[in-house]
Parts: sequence; structure tokens; C-alpha cells
Amino acid sequence: MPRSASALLALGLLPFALTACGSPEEPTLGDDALGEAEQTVCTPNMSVTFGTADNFGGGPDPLPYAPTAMPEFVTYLAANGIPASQLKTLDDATSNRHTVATLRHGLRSCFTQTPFCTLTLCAYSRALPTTPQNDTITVHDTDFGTYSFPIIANTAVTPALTPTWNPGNTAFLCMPLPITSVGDMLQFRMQNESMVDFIRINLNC
Ligand SMILES: [Ca+2]
Ligand SMILES: [Ca+2]
Repeated sequence: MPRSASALLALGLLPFALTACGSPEEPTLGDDALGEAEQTVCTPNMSVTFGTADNFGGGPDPLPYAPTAMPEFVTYLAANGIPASQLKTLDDATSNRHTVATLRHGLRSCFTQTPFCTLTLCAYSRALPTTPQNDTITVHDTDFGTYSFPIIANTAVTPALTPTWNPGNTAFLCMPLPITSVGDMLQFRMQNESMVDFIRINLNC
């Protein structure tokens, strides 16, 4: 029997906002990221927000595993040359650190029409000194109990997601995810001279 979002909520596995969404293009800097599920059934257009849309100001945002990510992913990164000392969480303006977040999106039971549904990940981000121009966003898949972290998306911020990415630039960076490769969770990593206010995953069917 597929786990419903309400069942996951009862288990405490949805510590974020779950709302129907409109256009995925614009951030909504409102009160929709306060950690309460407002919708518990699958609809054609849904979004899940991680962190608080507070214009980079209110950190640390409430995220599971902040200020890093789930321990198995932190261990994986360390084994691949990125020690925990180089990681940071949302709203952290420290340069030369990797923003990481574990995204327990709770949407998997809604992937009923794949590949007709599309999944998009957006990060409201700001470029920091000194060389953000070469920064990238990498997304790893993770299933409960199977802690391997295959990369399912890896995109340079510029020019793929925005034409320019110079210190002080702010943008809502959106990238498609290969929905058939997405399991229970995702691991987000943005390196290394950028900061992230909040992350949003949009499901459109
Ligand atoms: Ca950089
Ligand atoms: Ca924030």
C-alpha cells in the first residue's frame, strides 16, 4: 500500500511545507515554508519547500541534519574529498563552503504518471565572493535503508541556470530532475561560493 503524505506526516517524516503550487518560476517569499503540511493528497501540481523563505536572513533555517546533511551523506562526501568542515547549511554566507541539505520530499507515492509527470528543483540563491562563476548544483538520489548516493543531476549555475553569476547576484535557480531516477530522498549540494535561502521541489503532472 503506498504511503500517503498524511501517513508520512504522522511518522514525522514531512518536516516541511507541502502545498499545491502554481508557476515554479517565481519564489514566494511568504509564510509557506514554516514546516506545516497544508495538503496531504497527490494533486497535479505540488511543491515541497525546504528551509524558510526569509531572504537569506533568518538562519539557521529548520532543516533535518543542519548544519550539514544526513550522516551517511556527510561520510560519502568526506570519502570523496569534501570534509565536513567545508559544509554549511542554508542562509550561511561563508564563502568556500558547500551548501548541503537532505531533502525528504515525500512525493514518491505521487509519481504515478511517470514519465508524464515532471520534477523540478529550485534553489533561491545568492552569489558570494570571490569566484561563484564556476559553481555547480549537484543532486544525489537516496532511498531509505540503501545509502548509496548516485548523482542524478549536476548542472553549472552559469550559463545553464542563469546568464551571469557574479558576487551579489541573486536568482531563483531551477533545474529539471530525471523523475524516474528519484527515490525516497534527495541530497542537495551547491559548491562553493554561493548561499541558498530555501529549496523547492515542484511536481507537475
Ligand atoms: Ca566557486
Ligand atoms: Ca532561509
